[in-house]
Amino acid sequence: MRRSVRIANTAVIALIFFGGGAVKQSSFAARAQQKTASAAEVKIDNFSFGPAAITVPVGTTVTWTNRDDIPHTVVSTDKVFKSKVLDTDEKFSYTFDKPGEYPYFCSIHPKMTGKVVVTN
Ligand SMILES: [Cu+2]
Repeated sequence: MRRSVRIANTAVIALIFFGGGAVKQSSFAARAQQKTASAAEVKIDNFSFGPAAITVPVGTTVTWTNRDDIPHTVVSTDKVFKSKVLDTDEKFSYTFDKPGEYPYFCSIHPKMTGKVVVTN
């Protein structure tokens, strides 16, 4: 009686262990996939873009988030992309499909500038 209970417990423990392993493996695969279609974040706060310059591989989606309590925009100097006016906590995303340098600024506060460098 006692022995069969112990065997059952072992089976349950093994099930949890292997089950957990499978979950871990699938979330690893998801993470690897995210790396292929990569993403980068720029925060807007205190009248500045942070980081002001980022370098990302082609295909990266950059998301700007306005963490300031003042509206800002994200406008490409070369008219490649342009956000609407972003209120606090609003986001703007753009996917960079071509290598190059993409300077940008805030059209409300033109002294706010940043740059995305996209590499092959
Ligand atoms: Cu601004």
